[in-house]
Amino acid sequence: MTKPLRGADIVAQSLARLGCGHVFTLSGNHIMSIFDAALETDLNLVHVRHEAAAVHMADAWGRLTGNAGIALVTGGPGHANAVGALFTALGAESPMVLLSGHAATWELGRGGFQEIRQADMAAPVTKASWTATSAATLGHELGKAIRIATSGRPGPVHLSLPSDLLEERVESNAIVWPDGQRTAAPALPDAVADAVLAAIAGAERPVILAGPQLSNSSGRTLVGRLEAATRAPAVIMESPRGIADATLGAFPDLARRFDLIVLLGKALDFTTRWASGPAFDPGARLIAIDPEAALIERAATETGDRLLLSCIADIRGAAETLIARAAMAKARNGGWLTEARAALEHRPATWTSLVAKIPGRLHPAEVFRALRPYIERNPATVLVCDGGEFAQWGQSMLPARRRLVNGVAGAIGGSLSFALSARLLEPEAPIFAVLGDGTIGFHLSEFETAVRRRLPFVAVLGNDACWNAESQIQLREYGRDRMHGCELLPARYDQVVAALGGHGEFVDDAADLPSAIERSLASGKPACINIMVESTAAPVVRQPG
Ligand SMILES: Cc1ncc(C[n+]2csc(CCOP(=O)(O)OP(=O)(O)O)c2C)c(N)n1
Repeated sequence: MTKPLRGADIVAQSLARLGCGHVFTLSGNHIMSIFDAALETDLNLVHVRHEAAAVHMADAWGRLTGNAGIALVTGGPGHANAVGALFTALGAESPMVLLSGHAATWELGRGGFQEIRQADMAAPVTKASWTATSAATLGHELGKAIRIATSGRPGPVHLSLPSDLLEERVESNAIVWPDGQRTAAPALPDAVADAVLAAIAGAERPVILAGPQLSNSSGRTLVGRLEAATRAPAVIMESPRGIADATLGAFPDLARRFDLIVLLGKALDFTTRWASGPAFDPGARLIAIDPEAALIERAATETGDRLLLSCIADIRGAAETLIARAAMAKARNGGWLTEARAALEHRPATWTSLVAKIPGRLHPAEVFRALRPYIERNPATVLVCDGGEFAQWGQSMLPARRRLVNGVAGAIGGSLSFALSARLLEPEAPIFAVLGDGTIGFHLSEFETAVRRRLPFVAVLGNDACWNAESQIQLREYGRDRMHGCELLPARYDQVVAALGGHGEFVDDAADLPSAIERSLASGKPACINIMVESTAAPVVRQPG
């Protein structure tokens, strides 16, 4: 006879069965039974310093692998700390599951310890959010959470685990284990694919806009193949800056000229300016292919009879079908694609010589010109870019294929956690996290996690002693004499990192930057290069003429 298992053992063993080897966690009363149960499994518990960091790490894991990242936090305040970070995962269409400890079922409604309506709290920032009600089905529910997170448009899912269910013992024959199945969204029918290809062939200036779920390296490869097959420029839009994302070069110059916009899993939202004027030609036709009926409906409402056709379909599968069918169709003339690519890859010539005007400060372009060779020399390099003005320069000047950005949610603060998670997946290649000095304060203590877990990466910190993105808004909207309240100290974050056991560098002269990068990489430690930079607005790319 096998021994009855605790609910916590069922959770830990289900995670192992489902191939979720790493769990990003912060301990707490409600979940210590799962820590205990993990001893009987190979689960790797990565204990972090703030619950939001655990969610960011699970988010990065989900984005990089396509498999669900797992965060495990305690109930009440632990859960509340975690919830904000789910918004970033939702915007990035990242498959991940937040497991939160929870007050015991018998305490509910009676003022239980750290009792709060956790599922309600997480609902707006997840695809699904609920509280388990039986110990025997905990594994099954975990499997369901992972299935939802990875199916259709990927995204975060929350499951609360009441502490009494985790302690309850269940006879082995009563346990409902997860089945590990994924639910596939419908395939794009061949006839629809042919109609899409015919519309692309008949358009003069078509574009394919792909959503964040295709932004990892396999997605980028797929989008590149789709572009080559259709000879229509195919662009991944994953930034909160939308069409103004300088990573997309002179995209705004092109946008006004598109006559056909194929939305491939790209939500018609603020980032696409709803495909309306003046950013886009208000006469441009659209096609919407999306796993979600609600987004197809939104496209129809927003664009009316400009919507030529729409289809609910799995995005990766749809791209493969379009590629396969394109091989049988008449090829477009490549002239438009060449012109569009030139615009997307355009960067102003002045960027090669921009230098700071203030002594003891660098222009962001000087920083990224120095960093670029280190990104280029290893194609496996992972580049993480946070929000804020400085990081936008990095995003647009550094040609990394493996890239994690803050995403459509537009939240700052995730980059250090993303870098740690990337290092767990990528043992060898350099990992750079680009961020501003305001942002580094959010999760600076994760350097301790990185040192403790031996997860080296290099934080490239643009320190302008200012929350510059917001300062720039004040300058633009209210005038120079009304800029206030966004100042910071030019603090020595490099020394903080060194004190936490990492490697610190301080740079206030461009000539010193290459050697600081070399020393940081050679240190084998989590490193922070604290670079004094000028407060510079994010780059804007326009084509000459
Ligand atoms: C969670 C969250 N809080 C606040 C903001 C608003 N915000 C966006 S950028 C920014 C300033 C970032 O400053 P810093 O990290 O120093 O980068 P810089 O713009 O100076 O390069 C702020 C406060 C946000 N996007 N997300």
